[in-house]
Amino acid sequence: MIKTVLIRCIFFLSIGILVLACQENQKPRIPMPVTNLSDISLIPKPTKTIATNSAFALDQFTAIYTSKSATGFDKVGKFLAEKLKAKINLDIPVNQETTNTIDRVIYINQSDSIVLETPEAYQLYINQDSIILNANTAEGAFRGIQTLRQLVPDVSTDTLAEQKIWPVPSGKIIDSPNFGYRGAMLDVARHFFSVEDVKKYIDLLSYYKINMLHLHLSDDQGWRIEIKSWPKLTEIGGSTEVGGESGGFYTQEDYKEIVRYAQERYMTVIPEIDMPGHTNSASASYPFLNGNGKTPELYEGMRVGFSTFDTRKDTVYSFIDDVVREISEMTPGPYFHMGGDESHVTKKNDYIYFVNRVEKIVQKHGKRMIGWDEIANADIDSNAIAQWWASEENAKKAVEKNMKVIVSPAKKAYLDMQYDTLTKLGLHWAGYIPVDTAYQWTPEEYGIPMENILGTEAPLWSETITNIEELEYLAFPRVIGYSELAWSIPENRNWEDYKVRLGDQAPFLERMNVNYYPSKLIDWKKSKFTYETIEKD
Ligand code: TNX
Repeated sequence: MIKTVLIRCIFFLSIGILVLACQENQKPRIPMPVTNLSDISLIPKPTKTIATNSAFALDQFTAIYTSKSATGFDKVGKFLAEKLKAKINLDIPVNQETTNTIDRVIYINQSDSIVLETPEAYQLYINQDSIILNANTAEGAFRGIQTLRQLVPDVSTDTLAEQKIWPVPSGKIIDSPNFGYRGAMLDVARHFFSVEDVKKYIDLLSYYKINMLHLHLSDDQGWRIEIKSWPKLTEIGGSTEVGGESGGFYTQEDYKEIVRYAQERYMTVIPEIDMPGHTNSASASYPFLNGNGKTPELYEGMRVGFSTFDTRKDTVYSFIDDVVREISEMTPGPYFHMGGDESHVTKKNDYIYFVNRVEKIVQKHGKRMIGWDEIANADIDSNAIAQWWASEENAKKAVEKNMKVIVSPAKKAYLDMQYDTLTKLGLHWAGYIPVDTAYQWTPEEYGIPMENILGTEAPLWSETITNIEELEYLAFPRVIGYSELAWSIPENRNWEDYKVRLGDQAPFLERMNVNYYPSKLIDWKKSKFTYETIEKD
């Protein structure tokens, strides 16, 4: 048998000293069945994939190393090891210096290459003996390891070797996002979702490279975030939800934990306090806020547009200042969402005056304001961002003001729209959104000039969903398609190709115990579900 001499070099940059550890090894390469890298079902689809038709043999003799001086890279390496352990039950050492038993390396390398100019860009070079992941930032490395997680097969392959081997097809992937803002919104106000539920959603979203989590923290039916200077907001306003269930809220510690968990996954949390409408729960807690002299009842219905703050009272703005300050202090991300939608009982002039004043408060606390598309009617700064959900006229106004726009058209991007007439959960005021309709549109050509588009977002309103299984049923699989619309360039998006790749997500979704909607448009890979048991009444 011809023996190949393998020479492996691992570079460690440690305390400014370059240590070169080279290892000679007499072992033969293990012949392996080869899969073409381009045939692996990656979502979102990378910018460029070049297959070289061999494979990296991931096995117990593989180790992960990361650039030592680069901030956050070690953590990214450990995250990868943890996820591979969960997927294939293999213990892969990270940055361990004893290399005797190591035949192959995954090296997560900090690189200043100009092709990695955006912070989330990465390159993967997969060879027979090494996988090199190049990124300029830990954020880019984190996006890259999501791709690598998808490349590792679920089951090992039979080879001549004694140990189990998971072949990773060789080649090169060059990738960076189409939009820097790739969001999902969760309404925790109409129904409350626990910290654990939100963490699970974060985990699933980050696997598909979504990087913004917008939390809709207040509405007529509930106030969900502890504000220390106004404790009744959660004591009273947090006690209800749609349908009269018990409500709930995040303590400030809970919120910080969500933010920390998201940050570990390079995801930014965007808090929303919806105002001046959608404020019944706040006014039920502190009746001076509505200015009509009445204490409103707590509200458990679904109708919208009946509540408003008193926009001409200074004490209302002192209240808002406290709320924005306390939340901003706990929010490292640059954005604060002030809602601003469906204020049907606020006079137009009052609405404009209100949005202008709130914008100043948001800016004072160091954040950039986002609001639903109605805010484009106010005389706001071009630095404010409009989230386009319904009105083309408002979207146009935002563009005229040279504002950035988050593209979230309800007809295409609302996760709470029903799949079809048979879906029990969800609403259909903007139409039915089957899995193909959700994917087959082009945010870049939907009416907003490309230079004004900040990115896209898929909101999940929770009037009809009460628990994580129901949340998952509406979000999955559609949110996976939204991740591709946001990350991948238009040339790489194609329904026929996507639907095959989506079908291949079934083993992952099942392993993560996700109650996804088993759309008949998709040929789900080796699925164990039965159609009739999934949707709850
Ligand atoms: C409209 S979208 C709303 C929400 C509802 C949603 C239900 C938006 C800015 N406002 O208050 O929950 O429809 O689909």
